Amino acid sequence: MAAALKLISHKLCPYVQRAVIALAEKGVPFERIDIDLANKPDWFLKISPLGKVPVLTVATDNGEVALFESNVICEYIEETQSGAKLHPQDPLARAEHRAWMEFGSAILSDLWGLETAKDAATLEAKCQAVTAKFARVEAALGSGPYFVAREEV
Ligand SMILES: N[C@@H](CCC(=O)N[C@@H](CS)C(=O)NCC(=O)O)C(=O)O
Repeated sequence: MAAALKLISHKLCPYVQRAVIALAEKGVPFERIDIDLANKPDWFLKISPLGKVPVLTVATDNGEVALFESNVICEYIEETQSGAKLHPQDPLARAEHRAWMEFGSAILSDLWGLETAKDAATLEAKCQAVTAKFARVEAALGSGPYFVAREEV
């Protein structure tokens, strides 16, 4: 039988890892399909409007639905799957979580700029941007190590 959830992935993509971590934390079975982003298959381009991974396909009575954008996929997993809750129950704390998820996306974008910098000035600028963003994360974490203690979730 085909898997109810398929995660279209790339082995190096950190956005894919978000979805994988959410699925793994909740113990949800899924099929992972890694594609070559340098040679995107036609079937992938049909279901991925932005041409990016991850895409989560969900089997329904009316066929497969394809979800794109890692944060959206994580929210869907949180809302539909049993297992450990990853968001806090309090709406304000949950909204804060979502805001930091967006901030995480900005960090990943800066990291990509850092890894692919073609000159020293760009490298230095991206280095400073990443350092500043991690300082914000550390400040928000306080004594940490998590944004929310397990018993508060
Ligand atoms: N905002 C997207 C970013 C996903 C993303 O940038 N994925 C990269 C791989 S890590 C990708 O598929 N790049 C292919 C391309 O841009 O052509 C998300 O959170 O899912």
